[in-house]
Amino acid sequence: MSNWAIRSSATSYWFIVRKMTQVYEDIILPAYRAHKRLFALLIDPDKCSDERLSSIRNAVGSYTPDIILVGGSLVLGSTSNAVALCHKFFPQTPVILFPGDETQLTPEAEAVMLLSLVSGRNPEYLIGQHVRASVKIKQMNLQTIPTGYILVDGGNTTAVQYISNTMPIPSDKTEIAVATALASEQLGHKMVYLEGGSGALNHVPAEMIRSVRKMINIPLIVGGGLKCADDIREVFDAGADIVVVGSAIERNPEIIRILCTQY
Ligand code: 1GP
Repeated sequence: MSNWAIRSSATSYWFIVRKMTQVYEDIILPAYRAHKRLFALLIDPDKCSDERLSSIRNAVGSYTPDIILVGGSLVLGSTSNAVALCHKFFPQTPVILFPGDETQLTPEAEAVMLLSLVSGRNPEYLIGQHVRASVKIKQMNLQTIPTGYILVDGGNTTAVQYISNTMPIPSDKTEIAVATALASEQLGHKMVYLEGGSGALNHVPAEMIRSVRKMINIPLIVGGGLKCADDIREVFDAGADIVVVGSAIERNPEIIRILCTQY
């Protein structure tokens, strides 16, 4: 068989495996139940190129992120191209859309994190976008993972805060975060995401993560402002099940191997 034929049959094989995988039921939930930590790489479609993904692929060596998230608060370019590049360089890794709005939906991804911005009081991000997206999601045959999205003040104004026009929960108001996360679980969300915002000065405090973890019985994601292996270890030790890193890897792709292997 030629090299091309080997490559294309491997690509088709992983395409079928990805399409048959129920990302929440087959990957996230079993890991949560087994207390296995998952690392998620966040890709901003507007900063995604063949060169960038290739440098991340080279930096990561034999390691593969457990999940790739694709999306952002404001995306001007093509989410579809970004997902295709993620599949090209990380064929075994499921891609979950992490959309700031319904224009970022694309059928090439394996699933979509259906975010409800429960820390805010903007109906657009509690139900408006969801109504606009629902038929599209069904037509695209995308798996949905309903997720309670909780924005926590990270010490600076982040894109998600500005674009969503919502106020984050103050970082010292742990009890508000806990009650919000619990409400989210009671509403039927399958995961809770504690978000400091991309490029946050400070990540979500360990104390808040610990308290939320104790209160809910669904997977807990933490992201925003995680800059080094110590940050990642701290949030995992506090109870995060999935940790998301974007900016630190955008700044320095070489850091991904340390981030991925040192927790
Ligand atoms: C943002 O939580 C993610 O939605 C990742 O944030 O870019 O700061 O890693 P960073």
